[in-house]
Amino acid sequence: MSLLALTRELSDRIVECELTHLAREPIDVARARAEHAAYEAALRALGCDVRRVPPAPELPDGVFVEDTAVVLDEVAVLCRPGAASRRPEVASVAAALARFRETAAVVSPGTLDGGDVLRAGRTLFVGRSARTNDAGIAQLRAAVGAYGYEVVPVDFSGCLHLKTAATLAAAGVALVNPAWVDPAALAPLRTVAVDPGEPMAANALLVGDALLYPAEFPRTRARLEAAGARVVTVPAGELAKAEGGVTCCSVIFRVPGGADGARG
Ligand code: CIR
Repeated sequence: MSLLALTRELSDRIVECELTHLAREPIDVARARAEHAAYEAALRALGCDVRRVPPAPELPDGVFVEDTAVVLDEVAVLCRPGAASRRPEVASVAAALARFRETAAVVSPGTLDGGDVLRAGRTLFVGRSARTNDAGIAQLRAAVGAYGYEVVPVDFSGCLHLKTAATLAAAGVALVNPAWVDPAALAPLRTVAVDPGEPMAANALLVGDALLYPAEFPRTRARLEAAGARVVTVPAGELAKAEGGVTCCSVIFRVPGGADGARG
């Protein structure tokens, strides 16, 4: 088994991205692109085969591919993003995924953003958010239930996606901002809290046994390392102005024998 990571080139139009909880700040596109390149390099260094889906220069948020699909070993669920501007992002990711997985799709009136889906083993914690509604959650449950996955809705507040508030930091352990999500809602996961001075620090990307993590949150990083995590940092401050974190910029899934392990 190896890991394949889908990414997409950053669009110049990222300056027109959707924003929900942040005020618009100028984004240095060259710097954001450099961060994205460093991110892809870090994924490669962690053993991922990084494949870019076709560029979509007309789609401001297209770099945040995580929101377009939830990929499990058995099935890929194509999302219907809550922001209408983001729905055209899905087709190109769907085409890439069809080589590797059976697919199911969330349809109207359902909405689901991949950023709201936190997978821990066979449990999918799904944030109810401005982007993900109950119909979308029900459709996700219908698509994955047959494979033994339990879908657990989670309420949260104060940020865009559930995974802005909580991500998996290690098997059985979530990194959380308890001001935004009640750690008890993620039971039986144990939790590590972000440093209170770093509210945006709960978004980490577990790749194998390493934690890809923004360089901007040293105090939370120290907490993670004290808890035993192997942290690999990448600069992510410019992409953060678009309300994106490290999970957002890839869709990672297991492939037998690498990218050539496509379905027959
Ligand atoms: C949006 O608002 O949709 C984008 N500007 C940011 C999406 C970040 N994605 C994620 O957290 N999974």
